[in-house]
Amino acid sequence: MPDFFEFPPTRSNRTKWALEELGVDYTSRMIDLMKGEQHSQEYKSVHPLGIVPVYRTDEYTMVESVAIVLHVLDEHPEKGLAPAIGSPERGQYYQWCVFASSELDPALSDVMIHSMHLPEEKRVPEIAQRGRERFAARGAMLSKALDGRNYLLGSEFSGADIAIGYCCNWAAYTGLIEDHPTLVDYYERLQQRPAFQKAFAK
Ligand SMILES: N[C@@H](CCC(=O)N[C@@H](CS)C(=O)NCC(=O)O)C(=O)O
Repeated sequence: MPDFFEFPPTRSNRTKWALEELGVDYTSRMIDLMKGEQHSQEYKSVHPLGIVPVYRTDEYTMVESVAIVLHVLDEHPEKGLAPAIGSPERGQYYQWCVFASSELDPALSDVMIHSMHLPEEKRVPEIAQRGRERFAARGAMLSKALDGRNYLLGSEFSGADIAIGYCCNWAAYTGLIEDHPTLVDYYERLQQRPAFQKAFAK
């Protein structure tokens, strides 16, 4: 059975949601980031950067939450959560998955770290503000893409909604989603999914 190194509700939840959608059995290995377990030599031998998630099977070990989502969905084509390779939909699917980790995650992280997590004296308000502005522009772009459709690729839920949906959860936590009513509706829809509820259960 694969090992899944996680610490809810961090980016490991993005991967966990995909595993729950697929119904894959895995052994949860909690790495308590609050206690600093990510810095142990033992965990650094699993992920040299000391971050979660890591997904380890008998055949391979993978890091990067979005990359793991893409890969595990491809391992289960029968679930229909990833469009066919080479199709126009696959292009859109890659686009939104990469957009999640390269455009949305950094903006959200800057806001969270510099307005919520760091002790006040260590926060840099300009970094938080820049993150807010970057999220606002990207949220507007996403809202336009979702206008008139239930999911990013149209009427069918896909892995792109997992990658981006995790950012919606993060945007809700940081209070950034409220300025984007289309994203609020979309996130409501995603939260109805049993796999989302399992992944994000307290
Ligand atoms: N790009 C990576 C980022 C992973 C990452 O930064 N994880 C954070 C939690 S969201 C972490 O483990 N941080 C531990 C630390 O900074 O000590 C991914 O998407 O998997």
